Amino acid sequence: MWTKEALHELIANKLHDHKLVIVANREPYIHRFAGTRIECVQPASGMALALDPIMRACDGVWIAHGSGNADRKTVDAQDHVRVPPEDPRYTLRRVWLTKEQENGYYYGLSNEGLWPLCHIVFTRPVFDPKHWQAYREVNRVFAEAVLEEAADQPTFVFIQDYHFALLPRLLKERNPNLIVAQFWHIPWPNSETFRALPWKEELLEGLLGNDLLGFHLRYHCQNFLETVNRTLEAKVDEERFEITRSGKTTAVRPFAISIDFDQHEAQARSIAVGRVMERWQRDLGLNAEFIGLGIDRIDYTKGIPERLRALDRFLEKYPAYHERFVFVQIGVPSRVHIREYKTLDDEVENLLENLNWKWSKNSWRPIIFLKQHCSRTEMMALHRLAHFCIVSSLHDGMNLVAKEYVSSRFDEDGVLILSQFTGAARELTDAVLINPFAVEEGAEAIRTALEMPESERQKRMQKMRAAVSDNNIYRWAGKVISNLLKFEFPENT
Ligand code: GDG
Repeated sequence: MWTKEALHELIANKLHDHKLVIVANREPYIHRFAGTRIECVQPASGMALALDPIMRACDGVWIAHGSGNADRKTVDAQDHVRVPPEDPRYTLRRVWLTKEQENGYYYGLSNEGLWPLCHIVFTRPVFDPKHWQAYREVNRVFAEAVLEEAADQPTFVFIQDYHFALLPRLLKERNPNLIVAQFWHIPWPNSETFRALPWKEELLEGLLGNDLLGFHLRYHCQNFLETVNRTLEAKVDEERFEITRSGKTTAVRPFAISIDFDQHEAQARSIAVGRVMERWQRDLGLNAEFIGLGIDRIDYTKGIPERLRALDRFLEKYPAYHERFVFVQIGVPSRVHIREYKTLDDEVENLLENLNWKWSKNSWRPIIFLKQHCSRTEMMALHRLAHFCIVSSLHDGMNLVAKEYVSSRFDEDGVLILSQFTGAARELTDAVLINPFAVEEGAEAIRTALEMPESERQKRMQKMRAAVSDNNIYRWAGKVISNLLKFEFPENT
């Protein structure tokens, strides 16, 4: 059983002589102006929440793009700031990007190119040579920052995500003594799909600079091995999950990401959450017999229109639930500069308006849409109020919302309706699994959730909670670090 303490012990005993540098586009703490005051906020990112405790335990350096409007005001001459502000435990090093760089690297290549390419949800990727240039440039900017932080100490570098596919090779070329790992938080597509990328060879070469490359699922690892096999001259060992190219070996491994179950549950039990439950009930008029819930970034991979269509069909098929049921959808605006996201935003607004217009009766409106970011306390309060939660992603590397809903339900009640196309569906097999593209199936799943006997709800929830409690974030981090520790630094570092 992996716990916070076991991870701390592993880090204290095994990692103590080495430095740990994490690279991520997103910073774990953002400084921004609130009037004339500067406030520090933690972004709503599963990844940042997951890695923060590891950094606290080993006093490492986190390198990220300084995106807050007060970020420059709070760093020292080395662009460092100690975090968390109330109890400094590690160093955040901020990297500055121009608007053009951010636009090309982040919005462009990463989110208009690689994001749709890897998710395969019928949104066509954009491959703009200018975006690619910016992506290359920004990877080099981050490489300089990592090399400076590592200096000549024995250093583990742990890179996050698809924003930095070229970084591992750049690092190894300049400092072969670094041990470099990367975790790819989104799916890896099949080689047929990947071959559309005009710069596929360079991108794969970049990734093969890693000593260790992690994906959520074994299936994504297999897709990666196959993609390399078909694209580059390399020795691909499908037994050992290793790739060797020009004498350099990369181990490819599955590590299913998760959340801090114990901490999440403890917070969900708190008096503060209980108070917010009352507030939600009062403010949103949540006195309906049945409450459904969806929480997502507004992203076309999350299947929000598909979910609304399933709700529409449900209301059509089962009028007995009219005036007895409300669905609360939290939608956090995301990547709003990208056209597809604006189109989706309009589609969701239209569907919601039509649905509420079509089915509303007296003072009852079936859907409450809150287009906002809410606090973790508010989110947990909704988890506890909801009879079911729908996660209907068309494709999703893991999906932490599903794991969070289950972790909040210490009362062992509630039903999770979960897309079979999420990584989480491999572990949470006691959810009501759906194909989110199938409207009829979605509508039936809602009915199943509402009519499931209490004993079955309890049995399923117990099993899902046991799965998340076992495969928690400390297991993920512990497995990544244990794998990293298998690589030995050269004698002279
Ligand atoms: C990528 C992969 C993979 C959302 N709204 C609010 C809020 N959130 C939090 C959730 C959750 C996180 O954001 C979203 O994580 P997901 O895993 O669901 O999805 P992505 O953002 O697409 O993440 C995904 C993940 O990386 C980790 O590897 O699982 O497959 O796509 O933690 O709770 N948090 C708060 N307010 C909100 O309104 N506080």
